[in-house]
Amino acid sequence: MGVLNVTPDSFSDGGRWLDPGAALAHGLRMVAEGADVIDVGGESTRPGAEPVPADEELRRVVPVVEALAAHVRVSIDTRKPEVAEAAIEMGATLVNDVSASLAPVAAAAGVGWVAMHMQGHPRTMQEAPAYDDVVAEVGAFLVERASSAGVDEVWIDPGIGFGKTLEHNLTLLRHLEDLVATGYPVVVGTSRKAFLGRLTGGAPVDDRVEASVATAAWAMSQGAAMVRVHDVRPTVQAARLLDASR
Ligand code: HH2
Repeated sequence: MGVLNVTPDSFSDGGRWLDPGAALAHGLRMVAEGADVIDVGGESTRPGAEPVPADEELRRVVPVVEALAAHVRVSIDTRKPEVAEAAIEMGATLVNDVSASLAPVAAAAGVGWVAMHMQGHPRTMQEAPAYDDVVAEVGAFLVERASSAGVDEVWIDPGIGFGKTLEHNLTLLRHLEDLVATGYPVVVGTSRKAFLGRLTGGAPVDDRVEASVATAAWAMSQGAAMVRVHDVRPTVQAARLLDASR
């Protein structure tokens, strides 16, 4: 899954794809590099981000979804039902839902749904994340949401970086097999995230490609069915190598 943020403020690619023509070109580039799905988002959910009004989010994503849907499977990364519905009308067939609350929209439209775990809300989620047992709690939450969704195609995602410390992120990655064992296909998004900067001794956001590919490869080797990435070409190469070595 290639990330396409049509936002001014996303933490890694904010402002780069705000123009619909530039967004389409970047989406098509990721398709040429091997992405199976392009995830279009119009609201940053990075730690500290402020919510975006629905009309602005719609203005950003609708033309891009429409243009891309003729070429590739498009997912819509949103927390708002009206944005998901408009994107589905324009051809999106997957709702990527960091709030894990949009199952009714996906069910009514007969499209797929990614349920992601988040503790708290983007504005404050990194202030004091706390769990007794992060793997058990995230797993139980996702299975509860997935099993009551009424959606045929449900994916689950532990939400790396969403209300999680470095240690929580690593524990979830270490125990990814527990999520895979639920039987739901697992999505993992580590791409360019802050914990990779910390683990690499302070690499800035545009210097986290190797760390992103390493963690994506780890996730795939543990059974993740999809990885959400900014750097499609090296991730596809890693995926091909994993397939060959299996
Ligand atoms: N991470 C981000 C956004 N959406 N969706 C899923 N399913 N899993 C993730 O881990 C995930 C996600 C955050 O990354 P990004 O879109 O690059 O940044 P921003 O939220 O600043 O736009």
